[in-house]
Amino acid sequence: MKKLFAIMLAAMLVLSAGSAMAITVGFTQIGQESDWRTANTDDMIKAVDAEGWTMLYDDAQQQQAKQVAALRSFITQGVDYILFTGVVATGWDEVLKEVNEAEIPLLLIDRMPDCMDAIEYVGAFGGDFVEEGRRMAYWTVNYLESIGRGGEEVNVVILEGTTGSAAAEDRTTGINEVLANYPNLKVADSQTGNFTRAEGLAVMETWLKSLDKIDIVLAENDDMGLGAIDAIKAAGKVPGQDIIIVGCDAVKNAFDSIVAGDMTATIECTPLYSSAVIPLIKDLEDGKTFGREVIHPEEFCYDTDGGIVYSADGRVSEKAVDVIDQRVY
Ligand code: GYE
Repeated sequence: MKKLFAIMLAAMLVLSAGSAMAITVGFTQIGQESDWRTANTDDMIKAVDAEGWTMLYDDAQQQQAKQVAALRSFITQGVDYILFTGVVATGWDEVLKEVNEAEIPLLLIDRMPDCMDAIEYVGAFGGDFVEEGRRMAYWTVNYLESIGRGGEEVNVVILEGTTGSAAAEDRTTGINEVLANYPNLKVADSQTGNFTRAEGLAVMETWLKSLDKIDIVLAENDDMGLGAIDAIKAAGKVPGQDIIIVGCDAVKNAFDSIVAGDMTATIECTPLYSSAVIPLIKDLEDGKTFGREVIHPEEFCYDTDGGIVYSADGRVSEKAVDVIDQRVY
């Protein structure tokens, strides 16, 4: 009897381990445009792997059509969960309804689709991009004040992310919303650099030739800010002194640049969602259900000297050099 019980127990353990092993997650990723994106991909793949689950990963190379095809192939293959972030905000209604009809739990991360109120999903984790844009502008206004340039007429250029993406559109909205209250900060131009270092460099190069005066670059991600810094140096100007560069994401390369005195600040947007996604999948496996709110992680701002207020509710920046060693991506 004891032996039989032991055999049954062992069989149950194998079965339960077996069912955990059997989870397959389909992840349609946007591409590989930035350090943020690489960190986001690595984090998710490693975490799914660490659980012993299977990840079906698809890199859409910035093409919506590729993402749609990946989603349909996940449905055909009958994956257990789908992780979704959209390269652009619009045009997902049909395919995400197909996911719903196939009854595959949908987890939204990063860039939310504009049809999210009309579809079913089991969780949503992403940055508050409008607030990140506001913070870029608030930080800039308060930094200028701190260096005695508060009332000065300054020219700002905005390096926007991918046109039509939630991250770019919302950050631009946030930046402009705050700058509207400070007429001395004039937006001289606003162009897309598609979230890449190469395009950030190219756009900045053109501006340095075409605009008379540039005081501040607001780059909607760090990669474009770093590209702008390359262009500024190539033009014989000193980043951080002649031109202030504010990035967004807070990737390791931005910390290095701040510590080197090139970039002046970066507003954080975390790429690490696995610590929210994995427990959610486990809870769903245990039969729990979830609400529909978007969960925004807590995010900070890092700069040269710290002490600059970067939000309407009085949050204060930290010194990049103090935290650089903790940054893994
Ligand atoms: O800021 C940028 C990336 O969607 C939040 O996409 C993400 C953005 C991130 O390429 O670096």
